[in-house]
Amino acid sequence: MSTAHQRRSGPRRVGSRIRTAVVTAVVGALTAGGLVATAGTASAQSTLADAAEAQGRYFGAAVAAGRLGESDYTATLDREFNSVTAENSMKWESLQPSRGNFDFSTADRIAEHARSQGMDLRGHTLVWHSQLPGWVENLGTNDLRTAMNNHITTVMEHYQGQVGSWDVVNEAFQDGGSGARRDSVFQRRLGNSWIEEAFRTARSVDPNATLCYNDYNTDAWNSAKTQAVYDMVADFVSRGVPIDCVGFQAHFNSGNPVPENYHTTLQNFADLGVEVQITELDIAGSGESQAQQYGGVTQACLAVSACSGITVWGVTDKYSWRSEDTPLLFDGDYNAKPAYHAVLETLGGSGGGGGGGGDDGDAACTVSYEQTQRWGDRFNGRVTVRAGDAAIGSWSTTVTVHPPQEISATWNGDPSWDSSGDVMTMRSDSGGLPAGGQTSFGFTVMANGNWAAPTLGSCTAS
Ligand code: G2I
Repeated sequence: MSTAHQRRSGPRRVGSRIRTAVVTAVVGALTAGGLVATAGTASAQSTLADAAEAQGRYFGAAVAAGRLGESDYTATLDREFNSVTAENSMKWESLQPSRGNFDFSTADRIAEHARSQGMDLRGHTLVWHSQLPGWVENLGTNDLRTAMNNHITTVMEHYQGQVGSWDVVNEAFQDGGSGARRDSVFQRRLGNSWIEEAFRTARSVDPNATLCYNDYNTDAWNSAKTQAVYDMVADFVSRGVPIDCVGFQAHFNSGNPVPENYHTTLQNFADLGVEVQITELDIAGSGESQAQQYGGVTQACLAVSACSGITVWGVTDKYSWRSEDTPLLFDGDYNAKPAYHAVLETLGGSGGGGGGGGDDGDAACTVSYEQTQRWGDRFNGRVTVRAGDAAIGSWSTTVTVHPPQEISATWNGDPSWDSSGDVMTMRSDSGGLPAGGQTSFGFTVMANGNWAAPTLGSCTAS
């Protein structure tokens, strides 16, 4: 582990365990197509937070203060995550909308929620060209320098002892092949030295905070932007500019998929002696392909000892900044998606997903899978559905097969398929179950050469 990494001694609940993290070999044994659901294993962790913590990592979510009053939102957040980032409320325009007038009220609601739940708090973000109030754009050089340092100082002092990691500077490099600095008001007025000045100020205010540079499209090792950020961090480290961490936003979609060499990128930065964090993860898509990419990102973090944790950029698809891409781990009804299970299982957990949202009250059920028969070209699977301590009126769960597998027959349930054809949702076709009762449904999978067991979603009861 790096020198910088060991030197940090912040107050973080999870962070203190990161430094003794041991990456278990079992992670390397998981192949993208071979994630197997083993619901209800007694010893495994069944939430993202617990499973990540067992790996010496945190697992966080971006949070919008306005959603904290929604019970399903808060229940999912509190159950699954042990770190919180304010999605918008700690940005400059929110905290200092006019010069010298700080308003911490909204951000404090998020901080207070995190504190009440014993969660880490990530600070996002001190200096960024976007969501910057208009008054900053109009300042001259000296005034801007004073305003930047004053903003960093006032905000960090306010959250001293609460925020473990700060995104001190966000998105200071251009997109595309130039590798140049972004043309921001900070760059124009203060020149190249503004980034290191921000870090030096931050260190002087809170010597215990982990100070991060945070950016997007820095995932592929060979891209010009990745190289430019790497060169800056290498330069900072060699000159003793106080930087502790690099944040990889990790916003992925079909045009910007998880690169093959993602792990190499994280490792190369870690080798500079900084912590790496995946700070804003979301991946457009659905079903098995989204799940595989989420599993791959999780695996990459686990394979790099200085990768201290992962934050997903929201709790539920319905409130994502790009909800049409359904990029998160929970759908709009707070049901755990295949991507959730891929992350949980890659972290060494199983089961999980809670009981879904909606008006389920105490209704709950669990599912487990077994293969019952196998032939030269196909196998039969059986899923057993069990009710919890209360009777349930109906149940549903998902079965995700791994391409080129195909489900050719089903029995004892009411199936429907997603557009990819890989995710089958099976619903009860003959009513519910008494408390503690069980039933099962079955299906035939044409293997087409792939004998991996299907991945089970969580069981939803009503
Ligand atoms: O764009 C995605 C993220 C890229 N990295 C930095 C992050 O800070 C950024 O987050 C997004 C938020 O998720 C959005 O919620 O930043 C956007 C602004 O650049 C946020 O969008 C803003 C809308 O633009 C505003 O109109 C809206 O009032 O969200 C505000 C609050 O809902």
